[in-house]
Amino acid sequence: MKEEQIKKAYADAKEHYAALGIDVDKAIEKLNGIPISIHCWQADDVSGFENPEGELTGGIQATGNYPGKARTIEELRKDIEKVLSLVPGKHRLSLHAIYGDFGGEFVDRDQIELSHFQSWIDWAKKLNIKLDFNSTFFSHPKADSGYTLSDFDPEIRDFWKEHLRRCRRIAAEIGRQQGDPCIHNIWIPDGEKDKTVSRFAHRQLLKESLDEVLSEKIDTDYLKDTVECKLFGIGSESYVVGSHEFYMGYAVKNNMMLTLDAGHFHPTEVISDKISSMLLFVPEINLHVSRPERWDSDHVVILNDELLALSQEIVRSGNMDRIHMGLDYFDASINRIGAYVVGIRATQRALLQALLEPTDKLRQFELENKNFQRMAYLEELKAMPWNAVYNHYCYKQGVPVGDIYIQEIERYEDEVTSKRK
Ligand code: RNT
Ligand code: ZN
Repeated sequence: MKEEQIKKAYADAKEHYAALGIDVDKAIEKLNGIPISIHCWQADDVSGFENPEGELTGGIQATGNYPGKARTIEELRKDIEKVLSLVPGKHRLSLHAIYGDFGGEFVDRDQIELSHFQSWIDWAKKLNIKLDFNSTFFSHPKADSGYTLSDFDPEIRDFWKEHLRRCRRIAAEIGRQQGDPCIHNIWIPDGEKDKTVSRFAHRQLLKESLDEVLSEKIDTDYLKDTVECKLFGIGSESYVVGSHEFYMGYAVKNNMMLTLDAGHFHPTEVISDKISSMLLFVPEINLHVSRPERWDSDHVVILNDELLALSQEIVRSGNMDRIHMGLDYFDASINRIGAYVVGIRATQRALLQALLEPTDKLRQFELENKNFQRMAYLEELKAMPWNAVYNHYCYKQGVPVGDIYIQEIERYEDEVTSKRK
């Protein structure tokens, strides 16, 4: 797009929105202040650097074998830097514990320490981005029974408790060094394929394990723990210990953050409608923005109805500072840099549409029982020139406007990722 075109479309859009009482510049300022926590694991199909050749277990799957995945920490960082150069805004990077800088040594989960993540902290500082963290309870022989923190075997539980303990301390130190709390996401794969009898017993063990490790109090200026629920996984179709009720109860009881992953509910159930409930009972919400296609398939996030509804609920809640946006998908069947950029841009474009909504006007219709007017305005808003505002934002931030990023990714593929054999 030509500079003149971008500016003209923007000026027109500005006028359109002003007629509705919306200040587009304010909306952009708000959008620019929303960091998206970019998941490190799309770059390499959730392989990590502990045992990159190992199998991905825990009931999640990255299907496809598109060439060019990141094989080393250097390649992964390079890919993330490329991604960051193609999207506007200041974002975060969400690391999994298996992405430590282990220098080619095998370091088991109950042995990881800060030193394995110091190079990430330094790298992030150079890029002026913040880090989030995830303990890794899958892709490990000690998770082969299907259980970790809720295993009947106390030795298995101890192993994973030690992992969790260390992850919390590492994340806290990341938070301290970056001067901003590190969000530490706790997701465990525990569950079973078939009709499980001892549901209560495993859940009781999970509660005990979490209680024990989380009883170590760490300053929330450094660390914010969050727990992620799930409905089922591959091989845990019948029973998942950390279900929605389990973690909703746990988070409410302990006044802590809850993670809602878009793919972790029944196929037609959506997380957008959970925001306004959970905000009343937990201090903060972490989102795993993902796209389920008939199951928790972790497809690349695109601009669809649910992403828009989610963004609207976030903005309308008036509590954006209590909601953290993280991405969680892993598609190994397409260009992985492209997967990142499409997902980040889609999330921002959904947020922008929500930020450009004349919400007060719509609420007024509700008060006056003018539901036709509400519906009609919501329809009209869909066709408003919000994308001209997004394009101008990209232009101002010096990142590719419109489809130009596609060529950039093709070039990076020619020059870099296609050479990874
Ligand atoms: C799994 C959860 C979890 C993982 C990542 C890799 O179903 O969504 O968040 O995707 O931790
Ligand atoms: Zn998730």
